[in-house]
Amino acid sequence: MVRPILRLGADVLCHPARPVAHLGDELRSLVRDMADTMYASKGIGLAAPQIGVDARVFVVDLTGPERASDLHVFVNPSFVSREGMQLGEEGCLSVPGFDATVARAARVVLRAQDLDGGWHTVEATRLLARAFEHEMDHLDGRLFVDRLKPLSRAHIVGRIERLSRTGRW
Ligand code: QAP
Ligand code: CO
Repeated sequence: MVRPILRLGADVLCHPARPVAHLGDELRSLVRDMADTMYASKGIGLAAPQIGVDARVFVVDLTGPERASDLHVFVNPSFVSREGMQLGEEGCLSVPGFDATVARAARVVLRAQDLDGGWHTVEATRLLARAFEHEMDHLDGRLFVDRLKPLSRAHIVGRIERLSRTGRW
């Protein structure tokens, strides 16, 4: 089921999400909805708080909505290590229509559970490292605009405030 995506300004997007305690049918159904919602909105990553669910879960599929052939699910993730720095363009389904250059770690190692509760360690560079950092930020209550220089952030947030005053956000 495709669910509405919350946008910058929504409360759940700026609070750390809770660890998932029970891995069961409810979590499977949530993850299915997250994947449906991500593909329908033409995204490559989505975190549970973006659909209003307070849980430490995110999905990523770098093949995109057309192929939709490489879905990965991360439950209760944490970074084992982060190193180096890369600059790249970044957007977010919760900040649609805006993107900016964001500094991220060049290489990260992430540890997370799968839907069956098993633990996995994944190493990532380039776009996948960027996606992991972006989605982990969602679970910690941060958006990519919070990683920008204050003036760049203010520019984007100002335009969004203007849109929301006229009901276009
Ligand atoms: C996070 O972002 C990400 O502005 C996922 O109008 C970003 O899927 C991971 C999107 C960069 C790695 C690199 C954004 C769709 C999608 C928009 C997204 C828009 C339509 C963003
Ligand atoms: Co995002």
